[in-house]
Amino acid sequence: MEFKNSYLQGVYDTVARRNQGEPEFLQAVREVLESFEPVLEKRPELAETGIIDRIVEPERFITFRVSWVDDSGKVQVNRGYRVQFNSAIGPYKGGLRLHPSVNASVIKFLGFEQVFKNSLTGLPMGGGKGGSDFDPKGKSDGEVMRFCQSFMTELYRHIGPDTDVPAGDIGVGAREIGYLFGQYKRLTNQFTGVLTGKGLTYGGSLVRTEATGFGLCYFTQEMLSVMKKDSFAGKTVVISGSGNVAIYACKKATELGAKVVAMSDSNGYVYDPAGINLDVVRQIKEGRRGRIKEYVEAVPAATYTEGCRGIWGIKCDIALPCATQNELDGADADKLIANGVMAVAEGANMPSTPEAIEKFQKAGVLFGPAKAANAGGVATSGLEMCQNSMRYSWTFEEVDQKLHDIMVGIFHNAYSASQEFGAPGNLVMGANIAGFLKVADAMKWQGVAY
Ligand code: NDP
Ligand code: 2IT
Repeated sequence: MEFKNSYLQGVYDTVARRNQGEPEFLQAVREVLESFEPVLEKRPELAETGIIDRIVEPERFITFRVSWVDDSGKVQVNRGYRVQFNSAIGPYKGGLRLHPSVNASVIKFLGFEQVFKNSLTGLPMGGGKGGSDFDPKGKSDGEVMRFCQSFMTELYRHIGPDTDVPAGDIGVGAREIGYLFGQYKRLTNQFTGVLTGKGLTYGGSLVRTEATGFGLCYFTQEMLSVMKKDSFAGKTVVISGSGNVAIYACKKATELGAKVVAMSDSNGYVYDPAGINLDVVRQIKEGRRGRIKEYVEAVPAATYTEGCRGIWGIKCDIALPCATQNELDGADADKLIANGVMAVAEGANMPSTPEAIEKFQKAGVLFGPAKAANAGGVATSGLEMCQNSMRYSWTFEEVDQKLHDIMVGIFHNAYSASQEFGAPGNLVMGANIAGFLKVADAMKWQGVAY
C-alpha cells in the first residue's frame, strides 16, 4: 500500500532500502508511519525537523559472538544482539529474547515498538531490545547459566542503570535474569538496578512477574467499559501461549469473572470447556518447563489438538494473543469474527498481522494494540527501577495499584489521541500517535546530533 503523504513514503522507502530482508521490522515501521498521516496534516514541522527520519533509525545496533561450552564439552556459538533504539526520554529499556527465531529483523521490530510503548507508560524510559538465537528448550540449568554468563560478558559494556536496562521476554524469566545479574555484578563490582525482573531477594519488584498479563486485563477491562459499557464478567476468553504473559492474563481475566477456555504453546492447544485450571498449567510450565499437552493428563475432560493456530477457531467473546509475532492472521481473524468475538487485545508483541487488524477494525471488534495493551510489563519494570533508585520497595498492593492506574491512563491517552486525530476508537492509531508525540517533543528540544 502506498502512503498518501509523499514524505512518509520517502521515509518508508529509505527504511526498506536500508533494512532489506527484515520483514518484521518493516511491518512495524509501516504500521506506525501509516498512523502519522493525520499528524503531519496538523503538525508539518515534524517532517521539517527530520524527527520521523531519525526515529526509524536505531541510535545504535550491536551484534556479538556468544560462545559457551555445552554439557558434553562441545563449544557452541550463538549470536547476541542489543538495539539501542531511542534515548530521547530516558535510558534505553526493553527485554531480552532467547529463541531460535531471533535475528536482526525481530530485534529491531521489538526495539522500535518499545520506543512508543515506553513513552505511553508515562515513565522516563527510552526504547531498546536484545536477545540471541540461543534455544533454551532442552538445555540444562548449567548450560543456560554458561550461556547467560557469556552473553553478559559482552553486553555489560553497553548497559548500565542510567544507560540501558534490559529485562525478560520470550525465553528469559527469573532464572536467566538471575544469571545475567550475577555476571554483571562480578564484572563491574556494582550492585545496581541494571536489569529488571530481578528476584525479590536482590532488588526485584513485587508484581513484575504478573505485570504484563495483569496489565493486559486492566487495559482490556477499561476498553470494554468505556467503548462497550461492558466488562470481563461472564465472558468466554481464549488466550494463546502459556508463558509468563499468558499465565497471568489467565489469572486476572478469571479473577475479573471471565472463563478462559483455551491456552497453547508452539506445539498445540488445550480446550477446557469448564475453564482452564491455572494451577495445572503453572505446574507444567513454571514447575517443570513441560508442554501444554500434559494438561489433559491432569484434566481428562479437556482436549488437546496439535498445531497452535487452531486455537482461533474456538468460539469466544475476548481473544488475547499472548505468544509471538504474526500468530494471528487474516484467516484467523475471519474465524474469530464469524464466532462473534467482541474484543481482541494483544499481550504478545505484534501478534496480529496487518490483514487481521484491518478485519477486526472493519468488523467493529474492539482492538487493543500491543504497544498499549502489553505495556504493563515494562511499566512495572519502570517501577522496579524507581524502587532500586530509592533503595526501597513498595508492597504488592501499592505496585498493583500503580500498574492499574498506568494501564487505565494508557487506554485514555490512546483513545483521546484517536479522537483528536480523526479516527475515534482506532487505538492502533491513537497509541502510535500518543506514544510518538512525547518522544518527538523530547527529540525536538534536544536538537539534531551532529
Ligand atoms: P515466555 O517465554 O514465557 O512464553 C512464550 C509463549 O509463547 C510460550 O507458550 C511459547 O511456546 C509461545 N511461543 C513462543 N514463540 C512461539 C512461536 N514462534 N510460535 C508459537 N508459540 C510461540 O514469553 P512471554 O510470555 O514473556 O512472552 C510472550 C509474548 O509477550 C512475546 O511476544 C513477548 O514479546 C511479549 N511480551 C512479554 C513481556 C514480558 O514482560 N515478559 C512484556 C510485553 C510483551 P513454546 O514454549 O512452545 O515455545
Ligand atoms: O516487550 C516488552 O515490553 C518486554 N518484554 C518487557 C520489557 C521490560 O523492560 O520490562
